[in-house]
Order: sequence, then C-alpha cells, then structure tokens
Amino acid sequence: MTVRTAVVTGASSGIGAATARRLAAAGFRVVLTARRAERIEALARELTGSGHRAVARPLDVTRRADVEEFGAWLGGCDVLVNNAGGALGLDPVATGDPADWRAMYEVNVMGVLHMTQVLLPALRAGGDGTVVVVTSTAGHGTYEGGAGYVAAKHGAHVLARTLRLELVGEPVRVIEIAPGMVKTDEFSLVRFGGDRERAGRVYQGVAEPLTAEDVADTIAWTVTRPSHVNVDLLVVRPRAQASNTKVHRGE
Ligand code: 8X3
Repeated sequence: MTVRTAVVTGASSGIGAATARRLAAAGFRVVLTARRAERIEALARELTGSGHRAVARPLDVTRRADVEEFGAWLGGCDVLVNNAGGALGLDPVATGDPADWRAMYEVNVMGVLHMTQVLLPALRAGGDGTVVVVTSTAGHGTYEGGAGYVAAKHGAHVLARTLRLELVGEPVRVIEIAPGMVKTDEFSLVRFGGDRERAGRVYQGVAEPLTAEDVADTIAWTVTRPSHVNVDLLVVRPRAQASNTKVHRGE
C-alpha cells in the first residue's frame, strides 16, 4: 500500500503537534512545519524513533516565496492540515492595535491561502486529497475584545466554505474544524504577550477545557473517513462551554 503524506502547519506545539502525532499513528507520513525548527525536529525524531514516518521542514506560512519553495521540495501531498494561526490581544475595536489585526490576518487567512494554493496541484494529482482548515468558534460568532481574531477566523471560515464550492466534482475534500476553548501551552500566553497570570485566567474554574489531543482526535477522525465522506464543519467545545461567551466556571 502506498504511504500517504500529511502536511501539518503549526506543528511545533498544541493542536498541530498533537495532530501530527495522531496522523503519524494512523499511518501517514507526516511533514511537520512551523517556524521553530528545533521543536519540529525534536517531534520528528520522537515519531521516527517510535517507528512512524515523519520529517520536519521549518516554514513561515505567511511568506509566499518560502511556501512555494516548500511546495517544490515536498512533491506529493494527500492531506494538508492548515493549523498555524493564533490570536494577539483582547482589545476592543476602539483601541485594538492595527498591527495585531494585520498580523492575525496574515497567519490565520493568508497563511491558509498560500499553503492551499501551493499544495492544491499535488492534492488534486494524488486523486484523493483533503484540505483541513482549523478555524475556531471565533469564526462563527463574536465576543467583546475578540474582533481582530474573530474577523480573521471568519475569513478562514469563508475561505474553506468557498473552496468547497469551487472544488466540487474534484477529488479534494475541504474540512473545517472549529474548536472552542482549548487549553494549550501557548494560545493564551501568546495572545497576552507572555502574561501567564492573564493567560491562566482564561481557563480559571473551567473543570475540563478541551486539550490539544481532543482536537487532534476530531481532525484525525474526519481525515480518516472514507474519501466520499466530507465532514464540512465540525464545531467542538468542552462540555462546560455553551457559546463563545457562556462558560461554566466552578470554584
Ligand atoms: C480560540 C477560541 O474563544 O479564544 O480559538 O476565540 S476563543
């Protein structure tokens, strides 16, 4: 049986690293990309050390020329998991930093666009391709202070939805995964510029936020469905979260 290749962006931590592990365990040859070379190299070593197929390739998805160079190096591709993304700040529209808004658009939308455009020929050529876009519940509703991130994730949602329309009839699925509250090492820490206390408050009193593994599990499930099954959109939240703004917090 031919080995299928899955590319995971943002594979240095959190949902991306967990997804790389899950897809490797499912038999894919995983190509790990992220800006932080040492992290993805360590993960690739860990995976190959336990008998899986994995290779690390440092990449900043916002740099078009680098993405094109990556595509030329890659060759075949069966699954692309567009996971790289993130939030910066939680400021109201009135005072939000335009540079943060632009940076969030660059990684959450343009990064997905660059990767998808460059790898689409390979995904088509393989005859059974899958594009996964990891958006967020922020792509499906808003909350105070979230507008910059919410706008970017709405952009990624629209990209996925439109691409699915445009590719109908072709052998490429487009899957959107929209996670709610996920407690990872870095998401909130990055959002709040390294402020651990503020990052910790996001999850305060929430008995069980989702983990990166929970989301990786849903991604792996959608990707491993039979080829004719396209899970268009999977929204996943912890039980303690009923909407972007309705979260149960205990003591
Ligand atoms: C993360 C979910 O609520 O911080 O994508 O926007 S939220």
